[in-house]
Amino acid sequence: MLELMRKLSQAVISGEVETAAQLTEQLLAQGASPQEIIDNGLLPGMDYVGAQFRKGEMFIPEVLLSARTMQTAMDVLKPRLVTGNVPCQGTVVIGTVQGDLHDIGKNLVRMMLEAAGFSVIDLGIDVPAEKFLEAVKTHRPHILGLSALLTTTMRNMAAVIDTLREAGIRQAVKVMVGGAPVTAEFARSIGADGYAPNAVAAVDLARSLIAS
Ligand code: B1M
Repeated sequence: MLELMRKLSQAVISGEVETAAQLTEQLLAQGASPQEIIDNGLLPGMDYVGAQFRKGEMFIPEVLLSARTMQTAMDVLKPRLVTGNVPCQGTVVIGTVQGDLHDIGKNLVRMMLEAAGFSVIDLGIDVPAEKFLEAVKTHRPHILGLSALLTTTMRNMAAVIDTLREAGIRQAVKVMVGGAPVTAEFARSIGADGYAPNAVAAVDLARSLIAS
């Protein structure tokens, strides 16, 4: 199984979409859990891509292909994650903030929330503060989830919270934030209700925000 995980990481790195989907199926057939496949196959591949990108040894078209490969593998895992038998735990509106096109992490958080029984409305990427406000007014979710992957866009999370405050509905929804550059301290500084470092922690946080 270890060898298949290694091959899956390699498929993500080289952007082999079909191979990654097949390896994911094979791993599932051998009894690996979706979480093990994400943690030991997909994420190590994506981490390597990030490191190479930073060093200037991989470029945007290659990173995009790796992202597509990871997304395809995640699509294979999705039916295994979403059980459908869990009673609804609450509603979450989620999106990647304005100026930011990264959505792999946000999609993973969405999938894990859905698997845990949350009803999730996904606004997608590059979402302006006004669109988040509109969605909160329309769907009245328990939680608003904001994702950002760039140091330049994480400040747009603060803009969303300010927009909710100005509209007088900040107290109507719990705001949780996450994404690689985001920290618990940053979350506190912008007045968010919680921060999660990863998708599993996001589910725990969503549960505790609803219970609070
Ligand atoms: Co970009 N990118 N990228 N990129 N990219 C990063 C983020 C970067 C760290 C790469 C690097 O330099 N090493 C860097 C940011 C530097 C910084 O700001 N400090 C960077 C840059 C600079 C850029 C561009 C500016 C490059 C350019 O154009 N010159 C550009 C910006 C475009 C834009 O957004 N406006 C850009 C573009 C892209 C692509 C489009 C090519 C592609 C995105 C494709 C897509 O998402 N569909 C891409 C990718 C893939 C990456 C890396 C390689 C991988 C990100 C990823 O998907 N990780 C990334 C390097 C890296 O992070 N290693 C990088 C896997 C994912 C599962 O993890 O997203 O962290 P992550 O999500 C985690 C947690 O953070 C958390 O849970 C998730 C699951 O565990 N989480 C939440 C996320 N959201 C959450 C929300 C929550 C709770 C938890 O509550 C609501």
